[in-house]
Amino acid sequence: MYAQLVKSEGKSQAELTPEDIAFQERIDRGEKIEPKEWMPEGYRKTLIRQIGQHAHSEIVGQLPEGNWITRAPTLERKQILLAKVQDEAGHGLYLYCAAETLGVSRDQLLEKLHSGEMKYSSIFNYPTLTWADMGAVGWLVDGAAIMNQVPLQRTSYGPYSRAMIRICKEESFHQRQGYAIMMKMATGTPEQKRMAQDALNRLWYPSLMMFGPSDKDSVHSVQSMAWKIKMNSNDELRQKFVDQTVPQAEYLGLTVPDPNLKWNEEKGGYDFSEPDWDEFYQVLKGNGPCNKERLGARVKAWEDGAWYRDAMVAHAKKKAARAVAAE
Ligand code: FAQ
Repeated sequence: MYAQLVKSEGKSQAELTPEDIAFQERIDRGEKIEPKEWMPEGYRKTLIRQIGQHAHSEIVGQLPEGNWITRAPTLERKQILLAKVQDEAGHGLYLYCAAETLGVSRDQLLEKLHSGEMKYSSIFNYPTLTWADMGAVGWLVDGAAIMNQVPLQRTSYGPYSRAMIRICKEESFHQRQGYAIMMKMATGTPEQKRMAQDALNRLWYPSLMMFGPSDKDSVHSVQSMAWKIKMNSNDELRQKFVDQTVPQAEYLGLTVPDPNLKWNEEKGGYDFSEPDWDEFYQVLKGNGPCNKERLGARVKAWEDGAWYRDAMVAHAKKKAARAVAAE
């Protein structure tokens, strides 16, 4: 514990304050940390980075699916997809609110997203080419998101943990709606089954990348796990995701695009190929297939909404002035 505290706060062991030590003891006892309470600066910054990145992912994550709302094959599918995309907007808002309790405004976070200073999940830089991709996104992307987010319900920061409880309830519905689309496609015409397989082929490895780099290359995992900002390592969750998803693919009669996929009796899980990490880092650097398009769409939405934000501020000022005049 002390070694980790020394590293995170850039202090020698002798320099650790009683607050630093008492804080870590609270975390170790499983207590929740609440907004107004003392916290190390590194803890606050790590939370802002992770919650902010998570919020941005929910908002940017609307784009690949929003793209299909007008092209959904039936009215029922359109309603379901519309509701799902709206849910993602709500998740983004809960998370921006959680981040605001740490002393950063939503506008500041958005500015960092728009300037490229803050990241969002790599997965949303891949295109959604056919209707089957709506199935694969729900099944795989929301499936991976839940695998990561269910443990985060127990994260040490109160507002983040409470936001995750609400988000997870909705995400499990999202995963099921995606799987329902996959079932329809995989048991449909040969062309539909081919589309379902193609969606799995394209989205499998990008979904594995959602869990972050392998543990040996993860910069933040050790510290974040000591602070219970993260509950599991990237590789642990990736393994759980593969173990859960492979039988689901088999049930659909689809093939996971990995020739090395094999059940390993000894470890009680599948052996599988790592994603192409060079591709992952290229996507993080802004060179994925859709980075420019996604960020461009968000910046345009922000700029197009300026008149509305200005009008709301002008209206609030007028109302406040009227209230003062009436006193
Ligand atoms: N994409 O040291 P680590 C969703 C960065 S929600 C982009 O391992 P950490 C819902 C990382 O930031 C999906 N960047 O980092 C939905 C760091 O860079 P930095 C989002 C990534 O934070 C579904 C560097 O690499 N979920 O999908 C990625 O300990 C459908 C080193 O990595 C969350 O955000 C990546 N995949 O672990 C919406 C969950 N992976 O910041 C619409 C909360 C890593 O130093 C439709 N977040 N990086 O410049 C987490 O659990 C963690 O932040 C990880 C990364 C696990 C994502």
